Amino acid sequence: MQIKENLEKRLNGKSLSKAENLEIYQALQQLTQQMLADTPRIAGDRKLYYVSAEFLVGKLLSNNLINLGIFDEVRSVLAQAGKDLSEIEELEPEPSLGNGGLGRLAACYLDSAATLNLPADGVGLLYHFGLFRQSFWEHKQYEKPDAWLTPAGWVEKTDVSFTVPFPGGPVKSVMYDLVVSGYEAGSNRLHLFDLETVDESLVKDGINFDKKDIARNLTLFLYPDDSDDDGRLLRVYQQYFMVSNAAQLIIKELAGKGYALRDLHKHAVIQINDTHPSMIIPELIRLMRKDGISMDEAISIVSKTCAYTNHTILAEALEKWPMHYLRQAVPELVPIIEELDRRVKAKYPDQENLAVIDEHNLAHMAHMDIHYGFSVNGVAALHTDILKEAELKQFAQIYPEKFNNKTNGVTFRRWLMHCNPELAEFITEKIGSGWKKNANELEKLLQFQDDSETLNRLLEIKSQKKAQLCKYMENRSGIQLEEDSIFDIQVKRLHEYKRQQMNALYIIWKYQQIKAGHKPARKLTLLFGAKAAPAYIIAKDIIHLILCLRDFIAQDPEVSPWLEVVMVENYNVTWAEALIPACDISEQISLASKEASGTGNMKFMLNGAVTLGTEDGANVEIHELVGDENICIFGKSSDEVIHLYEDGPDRYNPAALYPIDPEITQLMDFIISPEFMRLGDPENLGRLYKDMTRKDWFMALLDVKDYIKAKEAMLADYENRQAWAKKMLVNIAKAGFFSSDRAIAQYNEDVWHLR
Ligand code: 26V
Repeated sequence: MQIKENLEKRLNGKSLSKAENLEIYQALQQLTQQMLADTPRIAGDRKLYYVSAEFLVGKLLSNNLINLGIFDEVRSVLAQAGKDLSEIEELEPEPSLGNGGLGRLAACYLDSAATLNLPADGVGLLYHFGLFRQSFWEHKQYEKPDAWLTPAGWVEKTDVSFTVPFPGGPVKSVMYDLVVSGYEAGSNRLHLFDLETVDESLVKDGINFDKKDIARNLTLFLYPDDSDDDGRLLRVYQQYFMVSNAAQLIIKELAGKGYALRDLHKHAVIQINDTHPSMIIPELIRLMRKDGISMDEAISIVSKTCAYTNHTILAEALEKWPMHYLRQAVPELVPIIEELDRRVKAKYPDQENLAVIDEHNLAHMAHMDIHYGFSVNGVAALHTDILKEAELKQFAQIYPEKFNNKTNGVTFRRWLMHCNPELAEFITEKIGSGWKKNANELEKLLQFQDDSETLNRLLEIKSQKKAQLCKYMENRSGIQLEEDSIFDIQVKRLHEYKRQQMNALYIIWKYQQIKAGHKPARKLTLLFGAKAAPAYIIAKDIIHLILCLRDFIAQDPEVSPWLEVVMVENYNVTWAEALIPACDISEQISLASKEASGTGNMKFMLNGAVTLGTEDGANVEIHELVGDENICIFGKSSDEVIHLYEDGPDRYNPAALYPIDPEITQLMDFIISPEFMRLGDPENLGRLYKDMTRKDWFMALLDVKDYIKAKEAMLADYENRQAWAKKMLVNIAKAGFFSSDRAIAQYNEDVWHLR
């Protein structure tokens, strides 16, 4: 049946032109769900289970339409009936199953694995209220539950259920499935486990709930507040619930295929996405022991099944659980973890920093993964080098064969074809459609780098995407952006190491410049999007600073025609899809050595933004690919930064820059100036000022002057429109390496060996 007829049948005969957008959305969703159910399930004798606390999948309608190959047809059928697919899509709630890069990466990887027809399912949790919904009030962040789950959505209940043993009594799970379609390929599944006895009414007063009521709270939120013991214990319960379900599912599927448990490693591979799922190692051993397999053999099998990806080198994000938590939450795993630790200590009696359980009785999840997994990877070349040479050096020495790099990637279906169909069509017009299956073909664009017609079209498309963002922004937030201004965008989780505060210092500098009569050639619009973890005080202070700057500048008639600050509320995948294609300058300004990879940087480049960045994470590889001409690099190198963290006379001390350096003093003093404090909250601004001038742990003051210089140089470059367009073109042409199809092919070749 034709799509139009099929939809109208689902509308009970109502014509598309007469139907409401919501009715059309529902009909389209059902049609798509039906077609997904009909796509062949990717099968194989060796399957990947990607276990992750986060899957930031984004809205699913367009993505599925693209992957089913009917996106263009649906869009034109709707257009003929006077309906706009993007308006219809507005009605779809975005699943709130992730926080940032790690979760979005997991979603891109599922998309690519299915596209490459690899048998690979995701396993995670179904959080009813996700991370949280962010709003701003009086220049501050507030959090509310994000009730994204609707009864008729993409998530389908299955009849699979497991019992998870907890000390307070067993709880039961229910498995929900999301179909993961590949691009013109078969489909895999994302299995999301829920707690049968979950109780949404537990949530009161914002995002607060009884953290002790495990049997009712486990799947309410992603990353519930862990600033107290109960919160941290809850994290352990939650992680165990996830991995016990995952382990039981894997074993059930193995048995379903008729294989013995001792052959697990031949038919399954488990990718542990950061340390949140690490307890799957002792859990699998526990289940094997129950099945009569010896400890030696269980350890050996599990060690051949599990592989670990590290996504961060920040010490505070490397999970270490006090043994007394584990005794309380997962007592049955404790003797196994102790045995794993004993074996390490027996084998390496004289070596430091290898223990699973350290002298403070902390269990190091990453250490367990490295000893008892067969692969350890970082997520960009620099990151893997730092792991091998510094953070995890002691492990790289004893297990050199386990360490490998897998530079991150992003799916071009969502991050180009869906969010920027205008650019995707233009690329196809120039070089054919081969790039959709083989992203390296984007390099063919290089032949047009001096062709002014091509360059002008790129500029036109950028203007079109900026105009679309303006419209979207006005509809959603009532903010009117100036289309002809330069769009400089920093969107990512809020964290000191990502240095949104350094961008804020640039804004102060620019404000002061304009006040001093130095008017720029063109208006600059700085856009931010970021959620701060609810208990992360300095992160919230930085949001406060940005929101106060926004209003302070808007209220100044001398400055506001030249400078504008915008911070979008509740930044999420949907916002990213609107912002990224409209970006001119991509802010990737983390302190060198701290951003494991970044993936936003890749999405921006693919959409023709030019990166302003430090030599950090995947920026290093972007720099290598596009060359000095087509990126703007500034700041201290990772080697210099690592050196500055070492104890000794060279150790970084912000007080040596402030109050001595007059330029820095002028920026910092602005934050606590009476006129600015009148707008903001002295407590927040005072605390941030103190922190930045006394601690500045992520060295914003160290790089800020170089940053300002680099940004100013970029703004000047922007005025040569043809030269800028050439930079855009080279960035797009060189983005092929950052396709998640490439990343997944490498994982499969080096680590998974799926068949
Ligand atoms: C850590 C924590 C610590 C406490 C509160 C909540 C929370 C949530 C998540 C994490 C782990 C964050 C790990 C993460 O997202 N890493 C990012 O992974 C991306 C994909 O590899 C990478 O591009 C980013 O550079 C890296 O920061």
